[in-house]
This record gives sequence, C-alpha cells and structure tokens, in this order.
Amino acid sequence: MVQTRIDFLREELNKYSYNYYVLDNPLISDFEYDKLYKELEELERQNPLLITPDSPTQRVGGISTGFQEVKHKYRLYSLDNTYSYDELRKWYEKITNEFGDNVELVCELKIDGLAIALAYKNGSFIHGATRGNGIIGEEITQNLRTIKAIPLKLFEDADVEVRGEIYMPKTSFEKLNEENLMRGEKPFANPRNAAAGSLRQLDSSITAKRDLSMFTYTPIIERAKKQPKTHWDGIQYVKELGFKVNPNIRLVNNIEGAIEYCKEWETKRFDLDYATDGVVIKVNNIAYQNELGFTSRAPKWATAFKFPPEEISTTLKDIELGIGKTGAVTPVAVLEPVNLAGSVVSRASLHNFDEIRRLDVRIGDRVLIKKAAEIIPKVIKVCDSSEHDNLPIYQIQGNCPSCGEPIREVEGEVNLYCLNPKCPAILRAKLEYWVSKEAMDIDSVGPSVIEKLYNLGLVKAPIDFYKLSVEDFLKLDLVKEKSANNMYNAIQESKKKPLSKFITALSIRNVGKETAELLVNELPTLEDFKEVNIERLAEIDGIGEKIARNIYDFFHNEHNLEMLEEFKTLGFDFSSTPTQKTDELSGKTFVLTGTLQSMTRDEASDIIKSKGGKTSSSVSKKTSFVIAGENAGSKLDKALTLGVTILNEDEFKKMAGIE
Ligand code: 0OW
Repeated sequence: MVQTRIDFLREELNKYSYNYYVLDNPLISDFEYDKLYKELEELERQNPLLITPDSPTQRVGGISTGFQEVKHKYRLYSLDNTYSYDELRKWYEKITNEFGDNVELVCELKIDGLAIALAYKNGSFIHGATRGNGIIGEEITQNLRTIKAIPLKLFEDADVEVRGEIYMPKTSFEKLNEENLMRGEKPFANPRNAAAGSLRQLDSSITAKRDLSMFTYTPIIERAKKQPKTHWDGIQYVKELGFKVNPNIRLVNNIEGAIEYCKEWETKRFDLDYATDGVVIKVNNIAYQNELGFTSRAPKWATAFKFPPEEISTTLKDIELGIGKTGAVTPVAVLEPVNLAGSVVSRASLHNFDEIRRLDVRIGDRVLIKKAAEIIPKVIKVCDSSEHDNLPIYQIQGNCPSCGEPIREVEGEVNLYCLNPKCPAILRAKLEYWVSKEAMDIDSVGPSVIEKLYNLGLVKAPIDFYKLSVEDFLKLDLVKEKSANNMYNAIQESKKKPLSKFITALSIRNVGKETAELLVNELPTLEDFKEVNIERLAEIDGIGEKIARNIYDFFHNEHNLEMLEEFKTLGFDFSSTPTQKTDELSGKTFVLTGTLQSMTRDEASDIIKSKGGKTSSSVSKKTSFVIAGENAGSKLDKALTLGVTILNEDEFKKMAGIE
C-alpha cells in the first residue's frame, strides 16, 4: 500500500539523514540515499495529498518577502565573559559558597556562529527564529528547515524548545568565499558572518546550498517521557530525540576540571572544522541553576571563558615588498604557515622599514605574531634565540619587485616609493582601489575580475573600465550573461557618482575619502581643481603644504590632464556643479527600504545629505520618513507599527525638490 511504503521511506531517510548530518556517521552511500529519496519524491508526486511538512522532501521551500518579528517564548540570555583562570575560580567560588564544594559543571566549546531558537510540538518542527535581542527575534522557519542537522521530526512525540548555534564549517566557508571571489562578489569576513548572511536569505533555496549546520546547547523540555534534573542529562536526552550536540561536551566535577578542559582546547580547537571563540561552563544541577538565577542579561550559573587573543611564534621565511596604489613600498613578512585564531596565517604586516629597523627582524628569525580583530596579523617582536646574531641584518632591496625600477625615498614620507607610473603593481593596486567602497564603490567588480581583465589586457588603467563592453566581460571564465550585464551597468552607473568619489579614486598620494570631501566642498567642479593655485589649496582647513603640492602637481601633469579629458568624452559630467547644499530636508532623518526605480539607494542618500537631511539604517521613533521602494522589507513593517510617515519614490522626489 502506498502510505505504508511512503512511511517506510520517510523513516529510513530520516534515520540515514540523522546518522549522516547529526552523528557524522554515514550508514549508506549518497547514491543509495538518493535512490530512496527519488522513490519518495515520485510517490509524493503521484499522491500529493499524502505529503506532510515533516517529509524529508519538504526541506526546501519558496521565497519569503521579509522576516516577521517574533517574541521568544523563553528569553535567550547572553553570557558574561571571563578572560583568565583566576576569574573562573572566583566565579566558581560564589557558587560553592552557596552549594558546597564539588559542584558539577558542564564544559561546552563556545561555537562562533548565530544563536537560534527552535520550537517543536508533538515531535514536529513548528517554527524557528534568530536570537535577535534575546526577547524579539526574526522568524526564519523556512530557511532553518533546509538545514539537515535540524530534525523535522523527532524520534519521540514531545513538546520541546531548543536553542543552539547555527554555524558554517570552515571548509564550506573557504569554498563559498572562493566562489564569491570568482563571481566578483565580496568575500565574507569570517564563518559567523557567512552563516548569518546565509540564514537571512529571502530565497531558502540559497540557504539550502550553504552547507549550514547546528549544535544544540539548551534543551527546554515542556512535555516528554523524561524530565531531566541536570543539564548533562537534558543534553543526552535531546540527542536521543534527534538533535545534534557537540561531541566535545564534557561533565567535570569542579572548576579545576573545567580549567583543564579550557587548556586542552585552547590549541586543539584549531583542528576543528568549525570556529570557536571560547568555552561555555555551566552548573550542571538544574535546581542550583534556578537558585542562582540571572543578572539583567545573563545567567549567574554559566560563564564564557574567552581564549586569549592569539599570539604564536613562527619562522620569518622572507620579506616581500608590497607596492600600493601610490607606489608606497610596504614590507610584508612571509611566514612559515601557522594556525592563528582559527585561520592559517602565512603573511603578516611589517608596516614600514622603520619598523623593521626597530624590531631588527632578520630573515630566518623566530618571530611572534598576533591577530587582533579580523585585521591581518602583525609581527610583534623577534623571539630570543642564539641564531639571531648570526643572521644577516635585513638590507632594503634597491629595486621594485614588480618593475625593477629603483625604489626611492620621498621627502616628508616615512615610506619608500616606486616612482614608475607604468609599474604593473601600481596599476593593479589603482584598479582595485578604483572599484573599492571608499572610491567609486563598484561592488560587482571584485579583485578576481580585475585580475582576469588585466591579464587579458582589457584594462591597464581605471579609465579602461569605461571602455569595456558586455562582450568583454563574457570573455572571462565563469562569467555569465547576468553578471556580465551587472558589471557593465555598475561601471556605467558609476559615472554619476559625486565628484568627491572620483577625486578619491584618482589615488593621489595622501588624498583619501576624507581629504577628497574636504576639497570638493571648496572646489565643487573639476575645472576648479585645474585652476586652483597651491596657496589657495594649502589654506583649505585640513590640507597642508605637502598635500597641496601633490594635488597641484597631479592637476598640472600633461598625462593626467589628457586622461581627465578622456573621462569627459566617456560620459563623466564634471561640469554640473553637484546639487548645492540646500536645506529642504534639514533636520529630517530618512530610512530607505526596497528598490527605487529612478536612482540607487546610495544616490538617494547623497541627495538627502546634500539637502541637509540625514539617513539612518534602522527605523525608530526618531525617524522622520521611511522611503519605501519596491519589495520594501521589515523596515516598512516597523514604520507602520511605529506610525512613521511613509513616502513613495515620487513623494520623496517632490519633497526634495527634484523631478
Ligand atoms: N555559542 C555557544 C553557546 C553554548 C546559553 C544558555 C544560557 C545562556 C547561554 O556555543 N554552548 N551555550 C550557551 O548557553 N550559549 C551559547 O551561545 C550563546 C548564544 C548567545 C550568547 C552566547 O553566545
């Protein structure tokens, strides 16, 4: 009978999926699994009335228009942090003062992902939400259903609410970034951001492809066969129900046992295929937990021991010279690869040659490197060793590694420079800077696309971007029609960017975003830049003699003037004095949501600012107006809830005095 066969297939597939994704213990080959899966799909296609939401075929759903806000049934607390073993002992002492010695503790690796809450009724997954602020989260059930480590049907008819951490394995994170770079998209900074970005997709089929997983760490048993008395038993029970629990969880008798666990995992964790940033230590006895209670934000019966920011020593194999967009030569340490804060590090910054002399680093030295937040690691010091004195003192190579020209000192600059305007390394750095957010902000053209365009000889200087056709982009491998059009349009669109972004993008030495904005305030058109003299430039607040000289020289260089003329013929319209600062919108705060038809959100934001208004990324009582374009999201809902005035695109343009 069909129903019997369907029930059998579902049970088999759920069992295999549980073993594969929850226990990391595959029982059958992918081929055999797919055979059963296809049979079930076919039977459900023939008998659609027999389809149930917890069937393994119902994991990938449709596209949602936005995420509803939802109030959590139980608050998701945060965790207080401890940074040393003594702090841990002090925390534990407060507990033993109350409950006597040897209070059992549970140690869990602190997964560095995204906290979520899942609700189950009668053993079926009902809904799930992000943690949000711990009280209100975003309902993302559809996306969570695509994650195979999240059971759609428990092995028992129970009502439970569980909390856990969604994460992206490091290997999947690296693969995803690889693909993003190939598509010319920005890479994610770390696995946590990648997981968050993947979960917040409106199209759940994208989430399904992102290889997300989950570790459960808080079981709330509402109705089930058992009612555990300790956290450890609760965890073992939810494991039996079908949830994935981190295999390295450990029950210890006291804080010394917990400290041993922390010491062990401070280094071992780098071999794991998921990011961690500490150890969560919890009182095991639930009755004790209830006695201890909570502070305003976190439980008193748990604490997070944070691993110290990573420092590690390795060998300095070489010093390479990086050439920047202005020709500045920056020394880079090439290291024996080491695991540092969860990623393999083989290069670190040496800043400049003064730093090399100060540290007296020599090739072959053992050096200590440190990684602060997400920025690239830096060399802290040379480790003491007898070899150091036998190593030759580092000599600055006289020539640019890219073009061979001699590198020179430039008066008033701490860096050395390659001054060859045709140096390939300088050209490449200029191209990458041109599309960067700070400059012309052409985010669909990334470093890997530039590399290919450069190697094909399609671009040598930024101006060449504007001579590319869609066909040129199609010459790049992996680039399809859609992204070729995206990149072409993004480049053409960028001609309308404000003059300050164009001046920034020119890579004039010491003229970055802030300086460019200062200059354009005083010199609103390109002609003004050509006509201004050095004295006038130097008078501008924030522009010194040196920068005035750089700017003046740039706009009096024959090659540059020809290039600027060519930009004009390519459609850059510098003549139109950008919208003067007026005050139609002064004192008003706007939030933009959805897609506007006649301009990008950035352009709308520039218009608002040029008319004395302000923009904000979130809706609050202080918001004056929400401008709602197509497919407006949760910000529109918020505006409705808070009673903030909503403008459509035409109403905004009328208010701003632009038609
Ligand atoms: N990230 C984790 C983790 C964990 C909760 C229970 C009460 C307060 C914290 O691996 N293993 N256990 C807990 O226990 N929380 C964790 O992460 C939380 C999510 C939000 C703040 C912490 O990161």
